[in-house]
This record gives sequence, C-alpha cells and structure tokens, in this order.
Amino acid sequence: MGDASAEAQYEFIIASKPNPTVTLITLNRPKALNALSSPLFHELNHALAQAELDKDVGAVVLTGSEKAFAAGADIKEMKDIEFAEAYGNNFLSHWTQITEMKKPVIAAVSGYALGGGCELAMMCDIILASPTAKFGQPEINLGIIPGAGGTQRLTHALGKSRAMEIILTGKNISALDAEKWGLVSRVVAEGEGEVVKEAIELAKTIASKGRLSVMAAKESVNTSYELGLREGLHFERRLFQSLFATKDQKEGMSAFAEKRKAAFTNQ
Ligand code: CO8
Repeated sequence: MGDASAEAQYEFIIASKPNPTVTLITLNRPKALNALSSPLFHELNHALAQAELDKDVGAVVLTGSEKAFAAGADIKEMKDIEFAEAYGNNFLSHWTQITEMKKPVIAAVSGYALGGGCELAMMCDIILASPTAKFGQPEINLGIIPGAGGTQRLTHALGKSRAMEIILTGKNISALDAEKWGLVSRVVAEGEGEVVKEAIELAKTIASKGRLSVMAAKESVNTSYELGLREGLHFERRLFQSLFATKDQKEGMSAFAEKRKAAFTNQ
C-alpha cells in the first residue's frame, strides 16, 4: 500500500511504503527521463533521511520509470555553470548523501541509467536490473568526465580495461553484460514493474534480519573499498566481536539452538 501522505510532499520523487519495513523512492521526472537536478536531490536526500529515521524501516528501494532509472545529471541545468560557481559552491557535493545511509539501499533499474544515473545506482548497495536496463557513462560526449564516482566505482566493479572502454567511448552496457561483469547482482525476469517487485522482496528479506548486524555487515563490506586486506580483516574482526554485545546475537544463536525462528529486537 502506498503512503499517501509521504507521496504528497514531493515534486520530483514519490516516497511510499509498500511494506511497513520498506521505503520505496521513485524518481519522478518522466518528461526529462528522470534527469537529476539539484531540487530532485534535495527531495531525495530528505526522503532518505526520513527512511533512516523510521524505526520500522529496515531497507530502502530506489527506482525510476520503465524507460529510465535516470538519464544523467540535468544537462540543461548544468550547461551554463562556470568554473568559479562549480568549484566555489562545490557543485555535486550534496548529491552523494545516499552513500552515508546506514540502512541498505537497493537500486531497481529499468531502462537508462546513464551518467549520474549510473553513478547513483552504483552508490546503492545492491543493483537489480530489468532486461531493459542500459548502463553507461556518456559524459565524454559532453566534453566532461563522470563527476560522482563513475571513474572510481565502475573501475572497481568492471576492472580497468572495461571501465576505460566504457568511459572513453561513452558506449552503453547491456543488462546481460552488467550481470556478467558483476556491476549488478542479477537481471530479473521481463515484465513491467518486475524489477521493483523483486527489489521490494529483497528489501523485506533484509529488513527481517537484525538491524544492527545488517548495518555492521554493510559497513564492513564497504570498508573493503577503503582499506587494504590486513586492516579490512582487522576492522571486520572488531565489528564481529562487538556484535556479541547485542541482544540480537543472543537471540539469533538461542533460536538456532532451540530450533525456532529468531525474533530480533534490533538491540
Ligand atoms: N538532462 C536533461 N534532459 C534530459 C536528459 C539529461 N541528462 N536526458 C534526457 N533528457 C530530456 C531530453 O532533453 C528530452 O526532453 P525534451 O522532450 O524537452 O526534448 C526528454 O528528456 C526525452 O529525451 P529524448 O528525446 O532524448 O529521448 P530518447 O529516447 O530519444 O533518448 C537518451 C534517450 C539516449 C537517454 C537521451 O535522452 C540522452 O542521450 N540523454 C542524455 C544522456 C547523458 O548524456 N547523460 C549524462 C549527463 S552528464 C552527467 O550525468 C554528469 C554526472 C554528474 C554527477 C551526477 C551525480 C549523481
């Protein structure tokens, strides 16, 4: 069921709760193929902050339309920006708030995920793709380079040679190649709304786990991007040990021993 009060307050996105434990955020600028603008990010950041605060919510799904997850940053909004303004106001700096989320965010991608759209999907924790999904970093065709992680996250996902080819030519990656190359975790079945349905199911599954261990797992996986193996393993071990201070660890292990389903309380 959609949450009508949440839907009413935004112009460029729709926020709803298809399940009490899941927030669904839908980018909603259909005429501009969900081109990402500053006002849109303002709303997105607000909806994400609400989801982070909502005690019932355990995971977030971010999606677009059937035709476009997002066709990039809004070129018309950007085209006249001068260096002094871009640099002086740290242009795009508030577009990455999604990476600060403690709760997992799943991108459900149909159609175009280009430029900033591809980068936004890559800022999420898991990407599910519909067979129509097309990923790419076409910035080179506009005389710029990716500005919100494309040269970094795509290279981590695909390796140097493939990332170079994609970024230097601006050509798109099909859903099947994205799956084969590890950019997305899987391509779902064909059909309108299928990828969102799958993403909501996945979000519900994650939300049914203990919140503290989900957050710790997300933090630990993300740390593997930042640290070398030795420091990463050390960080993981310390987080692992700290979870023995939680009630959820006692409950999870007792439930296993007593052959019953764990009732996590997120404490
Ligand atoms: N910005 C502004 N408007 C756009 C954008 C965009 N990125 N993409 C599409 N639109 C608009 C079109 O101008 C058009 O508007 P109108 O009807 O008023 O002419 C409408 O959406 C429909 O688009 P098309 O008619 O072009 O639709 P097609 O189906 O023919 O083509 C494409 C679809 C191939 C996706 C095509 O629209 C396209 O190439 N779009 C631009 C893709 C692109 O270059 N993206 C990269 C932008 S630069 C960028 O993202 C920098 C990243 C910065 C960091 C972001 C942080 C998250």
